[in-house]
Amino acid sequence: MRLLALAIASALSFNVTYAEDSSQTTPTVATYAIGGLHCPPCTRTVEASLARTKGVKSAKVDWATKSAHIQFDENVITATQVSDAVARTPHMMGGGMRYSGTLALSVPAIQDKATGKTASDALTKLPEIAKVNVFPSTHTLTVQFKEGVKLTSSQLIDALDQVGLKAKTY
Ligand SMILES: [Cu+2]
Repeated sequence: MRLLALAIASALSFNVTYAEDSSQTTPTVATYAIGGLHCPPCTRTVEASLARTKGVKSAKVDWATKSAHIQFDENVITATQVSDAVARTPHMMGGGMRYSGTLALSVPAIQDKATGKTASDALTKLPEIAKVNVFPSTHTLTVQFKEGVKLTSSQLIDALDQVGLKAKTY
């Protein structure tokens, strides 16, 4: 019984290693819109929390733009899990206040309401996505994820590629 369990465990770990080897190796650099920033020191609270998060290589939160520039390894932590790490950060004001992180994507082909809707529809089809906000004037969109899901930035970019829209994190 014990031997069988070991055999299963080693088979599983082999599969995990294989999956990691076949995925991307360069770190993702992405901008997240950060919600719940109450005062400038909140930026350091979120930065410190991300710095302690496994797979996050660097994080800079900007008070003026309420956004974060985050570098992370998606073999270790996916784009959705980075959002969860922001949301799990205890708020410095306590109480019912919460931080949130929504991933921003640059989609140059988003020029108006119609192209924005194409992008939004392609993404909201994915079960991991809670909400998409489109900003035609800056050719960007932000993606709010459901909690506890696993989706990489490449999977989001692929979903947009399938409807003919080139996208990237920035
Ligand atoms: Cu604060």
